[in-house]
Amino acid sequence: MNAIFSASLMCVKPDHLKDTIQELEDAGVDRMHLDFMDGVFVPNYSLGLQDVETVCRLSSVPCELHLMTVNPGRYISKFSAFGVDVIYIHPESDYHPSTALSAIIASGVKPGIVLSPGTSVESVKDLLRIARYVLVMTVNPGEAGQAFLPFVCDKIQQLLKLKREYGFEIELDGACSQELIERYFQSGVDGFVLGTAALFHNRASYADSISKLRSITNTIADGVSNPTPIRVFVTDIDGTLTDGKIYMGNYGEVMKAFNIKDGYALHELLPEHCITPVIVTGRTSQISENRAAELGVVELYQGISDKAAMLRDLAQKFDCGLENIAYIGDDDNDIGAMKIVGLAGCPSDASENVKRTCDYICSRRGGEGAVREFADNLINIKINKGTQVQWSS
Ligand code: S6P
Ligand code: MG
Repeated sequence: MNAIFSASLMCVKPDHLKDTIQELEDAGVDRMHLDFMDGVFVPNYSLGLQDVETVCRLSSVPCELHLMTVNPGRYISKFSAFGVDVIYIHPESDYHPSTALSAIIASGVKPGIVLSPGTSVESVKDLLRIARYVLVMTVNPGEAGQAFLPFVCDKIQQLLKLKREYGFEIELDGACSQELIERYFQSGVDGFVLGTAALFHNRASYADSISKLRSITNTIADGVSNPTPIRVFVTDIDGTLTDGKIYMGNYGEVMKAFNIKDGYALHELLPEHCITPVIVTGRTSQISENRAAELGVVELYQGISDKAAMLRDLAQKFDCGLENIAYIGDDDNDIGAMKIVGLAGCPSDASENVKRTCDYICSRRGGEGAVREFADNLINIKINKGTQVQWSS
């Protein structure tokens, strides 16, 4: 299955619309994505009725219309007459979304629903039976050029589980960068709206941008590079997030040092890439609780002697396979866990047994950025099960 790339015409300057449409088609886009706003449902305007008509007339690839208006049902006869191929509505924008979808179907157009970041899968579940396409907004509707909202990741996962049973296709809209496309095409998302993040950024021609994306997604489709997606990232604390030293004062005061760069991985990078950070440690201390709270890591498990058993529980909790879990640890009590996960890493000063077991040996020591290095390389899909490399930075 090839990825579907839709060019967001909201990001195009109207000056040379005809030439731009031709250029986008020559570059190999599959569809034109047309955003229509009424200034009420979202506080913005984009393409007008006549623009939509013009694009439909000029374009030889299918046109999908994303209606961001109140009561979208009243526009359907107009737009279907222009020849749009797909009409997406936001279910919450119409009193009777199923009537609007039925009208779309009756007019010979394919029906789609849009889930804004704040719209849950449960609230539209019955509509999934009649929608051919589900557009998941990874930014709030109304503007191009916004940042990806990591909390929509859960919703994408929920929809991926339902898509075969219900028979819809999933398209992502908003902040679809090359990296996001790679990750989500691999997970089973069908299409992507290309806006400023992947196409209209002026760094490369349309042809070069599309051909790069095409080669990435074709490689994934051919199964040439298809590493199992990691969904949960588990790290040990002592010797991994720290250098392993425990400073003890005369009056029972205990101190440990953490690395800001590791913290950034747990707090920002992993959640941004829809990977849940988890801390599992054999010891128990208030320090660990404080550090986890500071980083917003809610999954903290202390006093765990059997880490492999803990990982099995986590796989159940997150409804994923052990192959979807990455683990980083430094000592022999981590080996059981390392052996069963999809990807295991260790700091450069880990025990020799650990180094022999894991897939990836960091160039950095525990407490000196090893966790960040493992997360960075995992996110950029530079390491895989069995890579057995030491990354040279
Ligand atoms: C936004 C609209 C989108 C944008 C597109 C922009 O409400 O629905 O289709 O045009 O997502 O993409 P980017 O890459 O600038 O976020
Ligand atoms: Mg859109």
